[in-house]
Amino acid sequence: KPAFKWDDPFLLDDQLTEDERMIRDTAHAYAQEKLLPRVREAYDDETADRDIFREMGELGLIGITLPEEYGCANASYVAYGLVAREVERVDSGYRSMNSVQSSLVMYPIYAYGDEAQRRKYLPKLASGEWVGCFGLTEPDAGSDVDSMKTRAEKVSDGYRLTGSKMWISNAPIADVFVIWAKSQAHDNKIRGFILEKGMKGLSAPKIAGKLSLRASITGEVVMDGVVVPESALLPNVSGLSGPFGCLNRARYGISWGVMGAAEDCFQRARQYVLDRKQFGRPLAATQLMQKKLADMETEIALGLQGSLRVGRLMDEGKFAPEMISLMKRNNCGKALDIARVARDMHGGNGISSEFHVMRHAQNLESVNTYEGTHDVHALIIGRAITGIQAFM
Ligand code: TGC
Ligand code: FAD
Repeated sequence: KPAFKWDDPFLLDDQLTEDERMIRDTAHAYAQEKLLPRVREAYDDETADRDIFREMGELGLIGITLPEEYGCANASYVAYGLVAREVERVDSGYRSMNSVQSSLVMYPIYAYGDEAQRRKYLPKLASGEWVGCFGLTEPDAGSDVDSMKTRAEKVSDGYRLTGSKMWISNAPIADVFVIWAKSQAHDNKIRGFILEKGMKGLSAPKIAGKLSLRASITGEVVMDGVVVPESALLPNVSGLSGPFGCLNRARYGISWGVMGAAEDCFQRARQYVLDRKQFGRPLAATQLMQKKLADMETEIALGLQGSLRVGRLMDEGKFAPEMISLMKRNNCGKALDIARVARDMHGGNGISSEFHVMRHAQNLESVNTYEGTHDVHALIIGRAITGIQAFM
C-alpha cells in the first residue's frame, strides 16, 4: 500500500506545477536561511528590518501574481499562497510585510490605477526599493469600514486629505501610502489615493508596545490637510469594493500563511515530544500527545487543501469572496488553536523564545483579528447562507 507521509498527508506537493514548486522552494530556502536566524532578536527588540523588502524583491517574491512588465513574476495565486506559507512558517510579521506590499499596495495600483501610476510605483515596490502601506482602519472604524471619517476635499488641482488611520502595517517605514477616504467630489464615496512620504501634513508614528507581530512595524497615519495632485487618485474604482478587492487577495494569502505557522508549531511539538522523556518514556508514547498531534495534522491537511482549492478557483477567475472568508476564518482559528496546544506540549520550555511556538501563538492572535476578525468572517458567511445581514 502507498506509504502515509506524515508531513504531507494529502500529497499536496503532487498537486503543484513545476513553477509553483520552484517558487515554493525559493521562498522556503530564503525564509529558513535568512529570516529564521534573525527572527528572535527582531522579535525581542521589536524591530522590523527594511532590508527584508529588498531581499524578497531580489528573489521575485513581491507582487508575484502581477505581470512581468512591472517587474513581477506573473505567477499563479497558488504560488502566492505558497510563498506566504513559507514566510509565515518563520514569522507572521514577515508574511505581513509581504502581503501588505503585494496585495494591499501593488494590487490596487495595478487594478485601479492608470498606466502612469503603474509605471511609477510598481517596479520600485516589486524590487523592495520602496515600501508601501494600506490605510483603511481608523481609531473609530475597524470592522465597520464604511463609518470611516477620513475626508478628501476637492482643491484647485487636486485633493486635501484630513483624518487618521490606525494599526497600519509598515506605515512608519513606508514610502507609498494607499489611503482610503470619503471623497466629497465623488458623492462622498470611498476612493483610493496614493500618498508619498514627505508630503506636508503626513506623518506615520510607530505604535509601540505590541505583544504580537513584533518583527513587523505598525503605525498610525495622520493626515493633517495633506494636499495631493489629481494624479494621486486611483481612477478606476469607487466605493467599498475598492479596498475589499484588495482584501480578498490578502485574506486568501493569510489562509495559506497561517498554515505555515501551524505546520511549524506541529513539527516542533512532534519533535519535542519524541525527544522529551517523562515517566520513563517519550511523551510521544502517550495517547494524549498522539491525539493532539493527530488533531493538528488533520486541521493542517484540510486547511491546506481548502486554500489550494480556492487558489485554483482564483486562478480560473471563479472565486466568490465568501470562499475566502471561509478559509481565512477557518485557518486562522485552527492555526491559533494549534499554536496554543503546541505551546502547552512544550511545558515550561514552551514559553521560551528558543522554542518559537509561543511567538507563533502571540502573532496569530493578531492574524485572527486583522483583515476581518474571526467573528466578522462568520457574519459574512452567515449572510451568504441566510440572506440576512447580521452586522447591524
Ligand atoms: P457590504 O454592504 O457588505 O459591501 C459594500 C460594498 O462592498 C462590496 N464588497 C466586496 N467587494 C469585493 N470583495 C469583497 N470581499 C466585498 N465585500 C463587500 C459589496 O458588493 C458592496 O458593493 P456595492 O457596489 O454594492 O456598494 O459592506 P458593509 O459595510 O456591510 O461591510 C460589512 C463587513 C463587516 C463585511 C466589512 O466591512 C468587513 O469586511 N469588515 C472587516 C474590515 C477589514 O477586513 N479590515 C481590514 C483592514 S486592512 C488589514 O487589516 C491589513 S492587515 C495586513 C497585514 O499586516 O498582513
Ligand atoms: P472592532 O471592529 O472594534 O471589533 C472588536 C470586537 O468586536 C471583535 O471581536 C469583533 O469581532 C467584534 N465585532 C465587531 N463588529 C461586530 C458585529 N457586528 N457583531 C458581532 N461582533 C462584532 N488595518 C489597515 O487598514 N491596514 C493595516 O495594514 C492593518 N494592519 C494591522 C496590523 C495589526 C497588528 C493589527 C492588530 C491590526 C491591523 N489593521 C490594519 C486593523 C485591523 O484590520 C482591525 O484591527 C480589524 O479589522 C478589527 O477592527 P477593530 O480593531 O477596530 O475591532
